[in-house]
Amino acid sequence: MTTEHQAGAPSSTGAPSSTGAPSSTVAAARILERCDVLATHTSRSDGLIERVYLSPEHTAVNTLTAGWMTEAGLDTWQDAAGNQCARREGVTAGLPALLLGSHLDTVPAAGRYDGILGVLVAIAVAERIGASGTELPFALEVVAFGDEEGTRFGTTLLGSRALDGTWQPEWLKLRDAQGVSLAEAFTAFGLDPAALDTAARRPAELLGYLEVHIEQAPVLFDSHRALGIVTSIAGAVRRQITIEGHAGHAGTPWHARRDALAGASEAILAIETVARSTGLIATVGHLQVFPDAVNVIPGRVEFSLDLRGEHDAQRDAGWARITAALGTACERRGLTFTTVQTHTAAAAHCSPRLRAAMAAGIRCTAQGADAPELLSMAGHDAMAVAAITEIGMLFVRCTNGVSHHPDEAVTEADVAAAIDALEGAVLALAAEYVQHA
Ligand code: HGY
Ligand code: MN
Ligand code: MN
Repeated sequence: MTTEHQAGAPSSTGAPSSTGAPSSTVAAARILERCDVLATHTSRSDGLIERVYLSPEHTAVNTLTAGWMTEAGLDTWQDAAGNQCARREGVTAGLPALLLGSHLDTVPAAGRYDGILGVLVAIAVAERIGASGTELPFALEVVAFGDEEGTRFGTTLLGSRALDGTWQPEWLKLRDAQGVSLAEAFTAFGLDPAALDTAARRPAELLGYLEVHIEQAPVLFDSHRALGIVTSIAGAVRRQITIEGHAGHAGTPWHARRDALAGASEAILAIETVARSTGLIATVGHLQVFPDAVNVIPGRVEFSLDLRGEHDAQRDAGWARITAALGTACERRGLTFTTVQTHTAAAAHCSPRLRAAMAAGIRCTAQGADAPELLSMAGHDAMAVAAITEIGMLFVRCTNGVSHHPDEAVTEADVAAAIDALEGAVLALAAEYVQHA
């Protein structure tokens, strides 16, 4: 299959493209090296990766990323929320910007490409377009968000929600596992919580947001394709569920027991049954037992629920059925339950215009016109940025679809294809912009 390359279009063959920039294969190799460097900035001493918002590790990777952004010929700044930002002006100064980016924070025991790959591909594309001497009809910005995962404070997308202007002041009272408030963490990081609103961007400043991200599922891997176009990102809601029984002696006879852990176990399986039957994805990722002793009946269990669905109404209807299932499981056992919502993010739909641009970008790669379209059950910063501008996402195959795990892996060839595709998407948008100017 031959792939038409427009003049200035990226080349993924490994030879230097007509633009004079290093080939995307060379750029891909450098990105993988940079992923390895960023992976060394972890708070853990067991060799695993964990890098949370407003931490010393966050400072370190912002500094490194700012250096690479500068090398790429971009002007850099850190915004009031700790996001690392960069910009190159278009044909004239002050034009609205096309925003590229992803995030630099991680989950505990993470892989080294979730978020990070998208930031580094964006920098590489900005560098290649600059090196080609192409003057875009818009500014080009790159943003490395500081908190997509929510690992430290429990509610996610803090960096991108500062940028989209939907930051909630009460979030500053959130506390991490050490009892440090978000406001205190801001101050320790060198930021002023009172200045947070200056991170917010106005819709008129942006033309759109494009994010490259590993797929974090096996669809591309199983179908032997490198790249895919995201149609929409599932809406998520997170809740903290507490089941109360009565702690007691492990020798207590059956009729007298009110075992919160037995009730939670039945409830969690009921959650899975409801989610499977309603097209949702439910995850209980965290559970604590009290008093947590081998010879004491658990009196209280606290566990997290992460519930996702392609449509918010579908997800919320599923939650109503889960609530009923929790009640049934508890009633039979003389238990009670309470739930607190800790996070919610509406489903976000990628715009036809930016999906078409991503398809044009994929046509610049060996994959050509074969661009599968995928729903993302994983959440992304694009969900937040969708509040103020159109979003588009490009998925990159990851080995066996594994993510949020040290085995997370990508290939250099797929990263090169992602660079070519994102560059092609930006150039396609530039051509469209000029045509309709
Ligand atoms: O949870 C997610 O889907 C994302 O990785 N934060
Ligand atoms: Mn993630
Ligand atoms: Mn991510």
